[in-house]
Amino acid sequence: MQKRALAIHDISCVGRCSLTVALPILSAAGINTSIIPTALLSTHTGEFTGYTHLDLSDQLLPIARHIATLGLHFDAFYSGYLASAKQAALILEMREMLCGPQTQLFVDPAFADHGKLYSHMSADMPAQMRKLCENAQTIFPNFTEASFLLGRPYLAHGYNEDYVQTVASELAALGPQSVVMTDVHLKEGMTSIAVYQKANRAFHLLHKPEYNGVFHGTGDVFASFLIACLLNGLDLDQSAVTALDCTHEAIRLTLRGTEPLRYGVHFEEVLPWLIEALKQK
Ligand code: PXL
Repeated sequence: MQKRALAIHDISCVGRCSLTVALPILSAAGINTSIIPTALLSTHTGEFTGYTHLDLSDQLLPIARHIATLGLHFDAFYSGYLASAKQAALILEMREMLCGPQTQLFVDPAFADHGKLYSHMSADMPAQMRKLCENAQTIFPNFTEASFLLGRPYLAHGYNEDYVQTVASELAALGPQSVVMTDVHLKEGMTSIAVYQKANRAFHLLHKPEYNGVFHGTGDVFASFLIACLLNGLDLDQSAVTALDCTHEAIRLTLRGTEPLRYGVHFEEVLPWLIEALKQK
């Protein structure tokens, strides 16, 4: 039976992130995907100036209330970028209205990177986003967001695997069963992903050579690939490996092109590969 997901992120009209990434990736993976936009922006907020930003908070509950009357079952409820910290409470209300016991809650906190909050984020976002993470099954913070969520100082480098495992297990102690942490830097020239599962305290690191540059939207691309794999029946470790391969390949293809990096990564060119990988599972 086809799986159904509800993706709740902003629409950035240009710049490959949030819903313009989550929707095509999940759809390509055969997931029937509905959306609820949290905000409407002309571009994402990294490396663009003069963007528009419409907070859609007043639409969230009315949209959710109407969708709730349709009696749909969602296998996944996947939230990302929020227009404001107060939307976190609204997302939890929407979850009450729209999810059953079988619905998996995925949260990509999407509020910070490289040690800093995204522009347009208020200082109370980490505390509010933590409440969402507490209620999720699987969360996808990058290392900056993980540090903010735990009130730990952000370390750009100079930490070891034990430190990463401590951070991942502290995040899991907040509530989620699984933590997938991106943007971990253990070695010069390498980027790593940490996968932690609370039930058996399994902790794995996946490594890739690091490409030079700031790659906007790759957190959204990676989480969307990973959720697409999970909903196709891959386990968390297999899903993380496939999502990392797809994201890394999207970055490689982007660097072959001429488009400025602020327009995001060429994930579209990897979709046929994802579809093949899922067929062979
Ligand atoms: O990819 C994260 C993201 C999502 N949405 C908006 C953003 C960003 C990162 O900058 O600005 C609007």
